[in-house]
Formats: sequence, C-alpha cells, structure tokens
Amino acid sequence: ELGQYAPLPPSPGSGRSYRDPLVGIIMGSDSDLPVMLPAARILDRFGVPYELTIVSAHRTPERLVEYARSAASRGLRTIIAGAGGAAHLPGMVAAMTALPVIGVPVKGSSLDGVDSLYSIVQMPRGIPVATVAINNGMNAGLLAVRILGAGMPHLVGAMDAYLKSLESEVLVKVDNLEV
Ligand code: RP5
Repeated sequence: ELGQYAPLPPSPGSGRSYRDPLVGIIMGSDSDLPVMLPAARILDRFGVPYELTIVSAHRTPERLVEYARSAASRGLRTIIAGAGGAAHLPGMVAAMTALPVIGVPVKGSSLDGVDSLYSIVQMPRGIPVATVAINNGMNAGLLAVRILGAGMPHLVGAMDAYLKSLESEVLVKVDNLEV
C-alpha cells in the first residue's frame, strides 16, 4: 500500500528519500528547493513515494548521467526536474532515459524565468519534456500523479477527489462573493 511509505532516515547530502521511490524530484541547485517542495508536498498528499535531491547539469555532469541512466532500473517511473537560467537539466535527463520527464522552469533573478521556460520547453524533435508553468512545482507533482495513474487506478480516484475539492473551494467562493 502506497500510504505505508515513510521517509527513510536522512543521510547527509542525500536529500529526502522514501523506500522504493516511484518519482525522482531533482533540481539544479538547493536555491530551487522552494519551487520544488510543492511537488514533494503533492506526492506526500497522494501517498506516492519519491526521492528528492540535487543534480546539476553543468556543475555535476557525471552525476546527471548516472542519475538518468539508472533511473528506470532503480524503479522510478517518472522524473520531475527543475532548473533555472540555462535550464538544461530536464532535457538532458530526458535524452538519457525513456521515463517521462516533467520540467519545471525556475524563475531566476534576471529574466523572470522566461530563459528557463524557453530552455526547457523548446526541446528538439524526438526528446519530449512535459513543461509546466514557471515556478509551478505543484503542477509538476500533480502531473506526475496523473502519469502514475495510468497504471495505478487508485491514483485516478484520488485525483478525481482532488478535482472535486478544487471545485468545492470555488463554489464556496461563489456563495460568499461580496462586491
Ligand atoms: C541553475 O542555476 C539552478 O537550477 C538554479 O536555478 C540557478 C542558480 O543556481 P545557484 O547559483 O543558486 O546555485 O543551474
């Protein structure tokens, strides 16, 4: 049962990991963490085990290759990759694994995240990355749950319930709208 997963004891530098993770959340820098944490929170909410760590396309290229090449055989089923600026991490990971990759453009300090968005979304023919909006780690988590739902029907039910909860929130606002 997915709900039984509990975080492994933290080990220095390893980020967070659950036993037998299905989703890999990676980011180019610890400065991306505030944007990527909402993805982790969504996976927590749906009871999906994940691992979360730093992999930098430019600063740790060998770690990137090792991570991407081993992802499928380690049991991961999808990867969420966030990066800012010249954001090559999601695309390079997608080039080295057959798993679906979700890219999160992180807003940097200079170009409002448009540089990250273009770097991630403009992939060449043959190597797709599913790109979410700038800084929208939450949607990356939700998309990962939907991807997993293709083979895990209980996640489809949980996503239906989530959508209903969003609907209810809006309907409450409709009832309470004061102009
Ligand atoms: C990218 O450069 C990272 O993904 C991050 O968004 C950005 C800045 O990194 P730091 O200089 O804060 O480590 O590679």
